[in-house]
Amino acid sequence: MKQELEQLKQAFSQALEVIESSDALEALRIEYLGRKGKLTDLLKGLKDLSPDDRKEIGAFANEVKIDLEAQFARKQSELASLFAGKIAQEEWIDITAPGIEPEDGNLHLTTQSIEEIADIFTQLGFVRVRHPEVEWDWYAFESLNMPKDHAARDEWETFFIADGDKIMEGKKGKVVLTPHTTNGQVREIEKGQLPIRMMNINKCYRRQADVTHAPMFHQFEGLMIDKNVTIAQLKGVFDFFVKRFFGPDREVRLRPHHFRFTEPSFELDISCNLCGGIGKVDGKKCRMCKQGWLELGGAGMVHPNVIKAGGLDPEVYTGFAFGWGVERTFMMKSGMNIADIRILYKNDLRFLKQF
Ligand code: FA5
Repeated sequence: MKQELEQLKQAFSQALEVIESSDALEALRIEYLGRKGKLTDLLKGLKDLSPDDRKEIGAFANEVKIDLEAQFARKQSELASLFAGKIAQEEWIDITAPGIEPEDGNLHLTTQSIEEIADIFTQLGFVRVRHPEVEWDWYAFESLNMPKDHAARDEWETFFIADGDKIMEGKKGKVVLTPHTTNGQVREIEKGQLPIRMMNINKCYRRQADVTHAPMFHQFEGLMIDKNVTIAQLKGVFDFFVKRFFGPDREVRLRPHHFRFTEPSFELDISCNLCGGIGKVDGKKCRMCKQGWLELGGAGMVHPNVIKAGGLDPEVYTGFAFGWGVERTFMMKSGMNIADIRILYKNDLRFLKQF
């Protein structure tokens, strides 16, 4: 039996030498040292020996067991350090190597322009505000001298919110997505803080979509109300803005127009940058403006009914207001060359990254 134990030890050592993975090592351990393994099997014969032999062989069997376990442990740590070495070889990282830089984002062209516009008007004392986009009919139309069913409302091609009046508190007619920032005028007058120099910049919505119209766009609305406000001040503010935003060589003009909420009303034009305001390039009609001027937006002296709707006396207070599209305004900057307004909101990074 002693001999058998020696043979078992030898066979274990030989098998151990060719083992290369921890799975195979574990299988070998179970084969020899497991509960039903070869060593246990062999020791079953102890009971048939004489007491003296049993004592001697038993002690020897114990030595063999300790030896096998020691060999197993050595191999185990040998395999572990081999494995660690392999990982170090294959998966090393150079922590001093430069990383992969995440791409820089940038503000959307519209956001950049809003900041620039707000900055220019701030220099004149206008205060930036944001009146609601989801609005009562009263502020978007009725308080602006456009009674229910008035034909002038058609131009605003408005989105109405079904049952909006059941959700919003206040009950001032139907609920709309505001089609212009003029909705902020009566809201601002109602605050009762005079004089008013408001710059309301916000999203507007109309059921329109073509190269010059987007269903969602932005407007900026100036409102100045005080005693003795005149058209001359409106023209001065307009001129200040245009020279700073478009350049010192651009001229401005007021052209008679009609809005229900201003009286008198104007369209504000700026001289074309392509032909310099002459309307001709190389003797031919300017392809950009055709007559020397480009239209920027609407303006006028605030209608007495609007001042009254906000709770002020139009005999005491007067004011001017203007409302222009943010997108159309920056599209008129020289060198912009944006052929379709809708590309601004298509989230095409190839386009947006240019600005
Ligand atoms: C108005 O919205 C008036 N509330 C402006 C105003 C304010 C007049 C205060 C007098 C006093 P209008 O509908 O013309 O006016 O729009 C003004 C500007 O908004 C346009 O000149 C244009 O620049 C821009 N705009 C209008 N609709 C769209 C659209 N669908 N997409 C892009 N820009 C638009």
